Amino acid sequence: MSEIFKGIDTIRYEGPQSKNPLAFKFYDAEKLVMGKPMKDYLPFAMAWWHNLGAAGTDMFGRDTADKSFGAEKGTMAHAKAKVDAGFEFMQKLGIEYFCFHDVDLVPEADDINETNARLDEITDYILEKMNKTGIKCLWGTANMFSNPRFMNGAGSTNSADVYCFAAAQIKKALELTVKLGGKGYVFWGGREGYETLLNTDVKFEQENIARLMHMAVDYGRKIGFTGDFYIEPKPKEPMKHQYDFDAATAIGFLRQYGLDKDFKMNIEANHATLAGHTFQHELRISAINGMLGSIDANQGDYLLGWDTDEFPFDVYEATMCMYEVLKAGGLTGGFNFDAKSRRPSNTYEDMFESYILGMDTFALGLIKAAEIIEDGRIDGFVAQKYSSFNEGIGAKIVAGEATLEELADYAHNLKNTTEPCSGKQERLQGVLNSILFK
Ligand code: XLS
Ligand code: CA
Ligand code: CA
Repeated sequence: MSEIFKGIDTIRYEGPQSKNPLAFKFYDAEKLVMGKPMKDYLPFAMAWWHNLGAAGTDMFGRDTADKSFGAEKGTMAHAKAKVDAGFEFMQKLGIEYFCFHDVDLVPEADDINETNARLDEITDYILEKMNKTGIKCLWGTANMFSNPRFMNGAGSTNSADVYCFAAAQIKKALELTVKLGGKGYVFWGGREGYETLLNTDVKFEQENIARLMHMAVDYGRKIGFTGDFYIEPKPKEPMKHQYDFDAATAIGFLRQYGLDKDFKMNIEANHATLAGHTFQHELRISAINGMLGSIDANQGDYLLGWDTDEFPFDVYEATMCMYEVLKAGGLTGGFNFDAKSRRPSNTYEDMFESYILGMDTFALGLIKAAEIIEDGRIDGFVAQKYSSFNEGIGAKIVAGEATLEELADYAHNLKNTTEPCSGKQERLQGVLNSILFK
């Protein structure tokens, strides 16, 4: 196997002063942050579909990048060339994980049995590479949104036959995830939603999705999958209404159908903002419910209403993300760059520079989040803000020992209302800036 990314060496840390575009400025894998090497906080993953598949085609134009990697597209030779390219790429960047959909790995055949045979062959090859390099699988998933048969949904389809196709794909993708030692298995419900209630039975569709997820959990556990199942919330696109709108909705769904012990959230930054939330909000809601599992690290464009899957470079967002992750005690999953270089960034060099940007952004976020925690002013303010619940009547309320009558009596004895406590938002924003830009 010959080198694919010729002229691009292993990417090294050179520090913030470096002008070398092919070097890390902030990601220094072994550098200690709060007592642990950076790479332990940041299990980065390569998204097979974007990095090795997406070549720039959009609604108005065809590919701008060459992702043939020297083989004819649509062949098994090309599937193998993608494996070679992917492993060389991850090794050169020091990325330890990858994520995949079934159909990212091989060209889908007309017959599902043939597709599965191809998947067996390619995963044997991937496994060889994993053993040689130590690179691991973060999560796997089944693409149940591209094939036309899923136009009315997969778990939410009206057709029992299509539902069985979805089951067959999940079964195979779970087997592959177990074969590759994946830590997680993702459900992203791209077609699980609707355009109009004129033709949709929402209750039935949601119940059927839950049934499929239960079957997946049962089968996964039976074949030795010990990792987490994830729901990846997204409010819209491709559907107008998607059932996994945001973390709160998905968590409610999981609890309603008794799936909450086996599932966590895979939070994607771009999906959070499409739902009208911040990335940090989605992480916090997941974390306080014990369901922060993994992250799809990308960013959207606030001026556009769709899923642009850009490489993250917003340091504020990355900092607040890492603040949530540190406060939650880390992730059981990792940081999957579900991101693509912009269409005019069409060279091999751009593929590397995109990942360098993403990894550096999160490294900087980690460094700054640790500084916020060590600084203590923000956490200290929040603790102080609620301190009236630490003693007296407040402590009684928190302990669940108060009655409504008792609280009313207490209020009647107060001479006047107490002074409202300032939220100090601007002060805290200033603190954040002073830490970010010191
Ligand atoms: C699409 C999603 C998808 C999931 C995996 O918007 O981000 O790529 O991550 O199916
Ligand atoms: Ca995603
Ligand atoms: Ca996305």
